[in-house]
Amino acid sequence: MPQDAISLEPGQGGLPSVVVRSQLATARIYLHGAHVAEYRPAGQEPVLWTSRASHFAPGKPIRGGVPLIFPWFGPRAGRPESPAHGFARTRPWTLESTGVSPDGLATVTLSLRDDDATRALWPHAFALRYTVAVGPTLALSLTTTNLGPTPFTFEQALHTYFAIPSIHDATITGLAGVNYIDKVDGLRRKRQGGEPIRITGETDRVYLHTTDTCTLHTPTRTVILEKTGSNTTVVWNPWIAKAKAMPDFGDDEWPEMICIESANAADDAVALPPGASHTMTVAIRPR
Ligand code: TA6
Repeated sequence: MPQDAISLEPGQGGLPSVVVRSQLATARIYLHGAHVAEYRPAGQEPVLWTSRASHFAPGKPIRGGVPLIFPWFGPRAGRPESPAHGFARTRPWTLESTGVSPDGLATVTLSLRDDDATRALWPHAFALRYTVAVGPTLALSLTTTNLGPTPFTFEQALHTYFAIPSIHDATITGLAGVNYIDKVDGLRRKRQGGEPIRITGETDRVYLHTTDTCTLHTPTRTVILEKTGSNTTVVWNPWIAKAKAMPDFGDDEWPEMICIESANAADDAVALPPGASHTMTVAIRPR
């Protein structure tokens, strides 16, 4: 595949983006938040969902694709003024490199370092390095390094929004028997039964201590999520009322998406000693 299969192009809102167009797949990654917004394997429908109402502007998260969550998940405990899901998804990332392997796999590597703005929110020196490999599988790898003199604890997620024909005939397997925090039932801790997960209302579950591979089943496609370095999986659909309450989410869009997020959150937050690194990966394999 020629190198020009990877190009820098303005995307929505004029935001700079890296576009991959190969015989294997197409993808678009915004430097804003290192946000993978589009991924479509050759001959298939788009794998990722993005809201038609999404912002594409500095300082605002993109609604859909794969938001990169760091260094806290959800609202920040005790700090309601802090941005939900941390600051990494709204910072401008640096494009480190792009490359194409002989078998046509395109890779894009981006990085983020602490600066005055991040340290004002979270007083730690860190480096994030994020590699996106685009082919028949979308392979994401996020490495966090503690550059400071003291340990820090962080949460993270690759908060993936999947495009589906309908929430009413989608199921998720791979989480049977796993304990979860139910965020739509007073944060009660529950245990997932053995049957495939069906979404029949607002669903917001943080599955803990699970390294398992998950599979999204729809009538038109199966998507396998195989992860490493991640002990949490989050499943989310806003349903009707929550969709209406989000200005960057169309009122009628909730049936066409489901989030299955590879993460380290809540009890699974990661403690990182000075100088140490931690890597989380997820391979998203549509079949
Ligand atoms: O991962 C699920 C969740 O934590 C939900 O609680 C919901 O808030 C969702 O993330 C989206 O969060 P955002 O800040 O992107 O609107």
